[in-house]
Formats: sequence, C-alpha cells, structure tokens
Amino acid sequence: MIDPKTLSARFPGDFLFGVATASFQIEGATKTDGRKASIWDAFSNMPGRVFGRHNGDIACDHYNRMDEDLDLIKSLGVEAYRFSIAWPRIIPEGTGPINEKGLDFYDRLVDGLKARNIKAYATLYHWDLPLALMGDGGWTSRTTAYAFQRYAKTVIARIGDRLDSVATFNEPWCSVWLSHLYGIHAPGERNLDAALHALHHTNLAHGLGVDVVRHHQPNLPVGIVLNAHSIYPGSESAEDMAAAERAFEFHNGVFFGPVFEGKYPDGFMSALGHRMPEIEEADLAIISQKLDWWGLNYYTPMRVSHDATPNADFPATVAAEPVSDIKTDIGWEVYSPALANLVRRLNSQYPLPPCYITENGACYNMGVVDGQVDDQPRLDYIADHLSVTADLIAEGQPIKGYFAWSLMDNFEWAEGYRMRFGIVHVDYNTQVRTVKKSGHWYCELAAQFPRQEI
Ligand code: IFM
Repeated sequence: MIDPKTLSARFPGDFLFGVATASFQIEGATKTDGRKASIWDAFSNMPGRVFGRHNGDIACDHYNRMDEDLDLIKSLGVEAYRFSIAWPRIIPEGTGPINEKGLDFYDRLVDGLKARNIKAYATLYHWDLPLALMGDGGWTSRTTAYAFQRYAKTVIARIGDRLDSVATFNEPWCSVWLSHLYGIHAPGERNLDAALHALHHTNLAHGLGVDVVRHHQPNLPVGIVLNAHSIYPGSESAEDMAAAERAFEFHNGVFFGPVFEGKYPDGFMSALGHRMPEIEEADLAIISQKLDWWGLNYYTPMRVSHDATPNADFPATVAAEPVSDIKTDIGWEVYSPALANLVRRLNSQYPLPPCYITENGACYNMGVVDGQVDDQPRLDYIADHLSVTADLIAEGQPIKGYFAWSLMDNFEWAEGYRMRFGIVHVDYNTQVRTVKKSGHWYCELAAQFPRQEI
C-alpha cells in the first residue's frame, strides 16, 4: 500500500485535494421547495432505462442532510468540494419563473463551505436538464443554449461572489453522445443527427456561460470539465491506427477543438459537417473564449478497431479488447498509464490552460462489515492514479488539483444504486454514512495540504 505521507511529498505544497458529487446523484428531494422534473426523473421512471428502475427521489437525501454532509467533507481533511447545481431547482421550467427557494439551498451550501473553510467548486450543468425544455427538443434545440445562459446568469448573480471556481459543463461527451447517440443516458435518444445538434448547442451554451461569468464575476475562475478519452488502437495495423485517430476526433476533438482552437476537427467535419446544425458566424468565437482552467475526468482507457461495415458512420470504429484483466466492479479496465498518455497528448495538441483532475475513482461494491468498509482495490486505484499524476507534474504537466469521485456512494445513472464509487459508504435504508478504508487513506493524504513549504 502506498503510504499517504510518502505520496504527499511528491506533490507541490499548493496542490489542491478535494471530493466531488453531482446534484441529481445525491440530493433527492426531487419535488421539494419548487423543484420540478428533470430529464433524469422522467428517464428513471421509464421501465428498462435504469437498473431496478431506481430513481433520484431520495438518493443520499443530501438536500435534507446538507449540514452533516458538509461536516463529513470537513472531517475528510480536503481543501475543496466540487458539487453541481440543479437547474430544475433554480428555473424549474427551464425558462420562466426563478425559484428563490432553489437558490436559497445553494446559498446555504456555499455559506456552509465558507464557514468550514472549504473551497467551493461549482458545476452549472451535470445532466439534470429541466424536463420542460424537452418540449422544444432539449439540447437538440438552439433555444436551450440561450435558456442555459439565463440560468447561468441567475446562479452567478446569486452565489458567484462566494465561489472559488465554476465549470460550465460536466462531461459534455455524456450529455451529447451517451445521451443522444448511444441511448444510455437521458433522454435516451439514438440518432446521429440529434446528437450532432446537441453537440453544437452544448458547445454554444458553454461559451454563453463563460460570457456570463466574465461579465458578472470577472475574477471568478471559469472552466469546463471534459471526460477526455485515452484512445488506443486495437492493433498496430494501419487501419486500426487510423480508426484510433478518427475516434480521437469524435470523442475528444469535437469538444477540445471548438473550445480551445475555435474549430471542429477537419476529419469530423468532412464526414459529418453537412449534418451539423447551422453554425452561426459568431458561434465559434463565443465557444472558444479563453478559460482559466479545464477539468479532466479520467477512469479507464478506450480501445478501438476499424469498423469495416460498409457505410459505417464516422468514426467507423468498434470496441477492441482490454489489455488488462483488472477491472472494477462496473467492468471498466484499470490502466493508469492511459492517464499519462492522455495528459501528454492533449497538452501537446491543444493550447490548454492548467488542469484539475476533477474526477477519478473506482467502482467497488463491498459493504460494511463490523462497522468498516475494506475497499483496498479502490484505495490502490486512487493511489496508483495519484502516483501517475505526481509523475506528470514532475515532468512539467500543469496539473493543479485532484478531486476523488466520489465523496459518497450515490445514484450511478443507468446503473442506479448498485454501483458504488464513494470513498464514504451510504446505507440507502438508513442514510448512515461510513467512511471507507479508501476515505481514511485519502484523508491522511489530503490533510497534508496546503503544505507550508520551509
Ligand atoms: O458518476 C459519474 C459522474 O456523474 C460523471 N463521471 C463519471 C462518474 C462515474 O460513472
């Protein structure tokens, strides 16, 4: 086991350690204080969409247990808490009236963090789109980007003065491809044209959100959180290598390109540009405004081979076999070198600002035995990926912080509650929280920071 004190010595004294969650995954109270349905409420109530038809109605009941959860975060010794704000609490219909009670909740959350000397890292959109916006087509409609702009302005005007950092979007790859092309996440669409529309309108909404922050809180650092994929070819054949490059454009380039270079990737545009929605003249300038930081969520590599099916849509790839037999309980390959390769490639290809690892962690489902949760494989996973992170920093890669996903077990989207990522165990019957072995280990590490350099 890597000793946390030894590992801590490999990080700069101002490295930031935090824990992360997202609104729909922990809050519950989906009908309380004026909140209305999100696309995830509707999706999880449909048969066949979410394991066991689990839903977010109660989740970790964080809405009602916020103070004790903030105490829990404090007890973990971390410097920052990354959370997301639920749009359907703030503007329950997506457009229309603002719900003061929803804003009050996040006001209390941010004040509670300040009172405990914990930095507040907020995300404006972590997938809980107000259901009413589906009446206009959700993210496939350009109007949703403008609705997001107003929502962002409402949030920033109310709590922006006390945030330490804000991200516009969490993992647009999921809310675009996984939600509109692969049908796994809400709204469960499987249509490339819908996905291409969602792609551009999400990118536009990100840019409009950056505008809002720059205008209303010019000193608030703003960024975006991307689950960039570390992509490997299934073999060294020329066909598979080319497939991996196409996959890089499709899974990474369509976000990194517009946001950091002001353009969609060439190969992607040659193949699919004619099916994109209208890209108005100013759009790419809005999308590519300079950011203060970007967030990387990394869990597992992606391996692809060439798809020889005639007329297969770009990127024309199929999944290739993992190289490692080591998998977490959700079936994701554990392979930390992919994190290093990814960070190096992204920094060499794009002019990126400093990076925070805004999510990293592992799914292991062991429970409480005699008051303890022995989740050694999660501890090893986190230690291993932090060790890679320390090496990256040593070679000069600008990584400023790390947030463990997740503070506590929670609603794991299409997997419901059966898949657990927390460093704190949640008993969903009693709502008792139990810090796992990985949580105790992470606490020992995080408590060393910020370190006074002598
Ligand atoms: O639970 C999710 C989170 O909402 C976004 N990133 C990946 C996590 C694990 O799947």
